[in-house]
Amino acid sequence: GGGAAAEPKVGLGVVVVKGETVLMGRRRSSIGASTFAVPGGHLEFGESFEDCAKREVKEETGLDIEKIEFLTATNTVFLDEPRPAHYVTIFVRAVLANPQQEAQNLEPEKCDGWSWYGWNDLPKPLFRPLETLVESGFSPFK
Ligand code: 8DG
Ligand code: MG
Ligand code: MG
Repeated sequence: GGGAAAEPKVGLGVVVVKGETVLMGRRRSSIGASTFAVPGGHLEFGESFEDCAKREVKEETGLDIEKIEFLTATNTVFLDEPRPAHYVTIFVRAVLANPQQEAQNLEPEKCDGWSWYGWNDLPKPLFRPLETLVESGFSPFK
């Protein structure tokens, strides 16, 4: 850390859908701290969107996902954060491989915990890229 965020980075957010609900947790990470976001992280060198989605969801929640589909991308410049950053974020949708499986908070230093929320009853405040998506009228259920 400490250096200037000179280049945009690629993030990937996974909208995990169960019935009419999606999985969200309150962030503890420096960017978007205390806002609600979906599981996800940085695309690693050589990785497909699908592999990144599976890996991040497994690392952060212990859940296994399937039927991964590209949704959309956002372009967000975070100038009002402790460290300015610019993210292009790929959003994908997925469902649980086993709907009985429970989400675990496996990175408690990065998230307060995971819960399921209706798209019309999302927790607030949302992480800015998600807020932009929701305000644009986007829905993973359409
Ligand atoms: P990693 O080290 O596990 O790769 O990264 P992470 O610690 O899990 O990173 P992250 O902050 O969860 O995700 C990387 C970036 O992706 C984040 O800083 C900004 C961007 N991003 C969005 N929207 C969302 C979102 O809804 N969820 C997540 N997790 N990241 C998002 O722009
Ligand atoms: Mg993450
Ligand atoms: Mg991660």
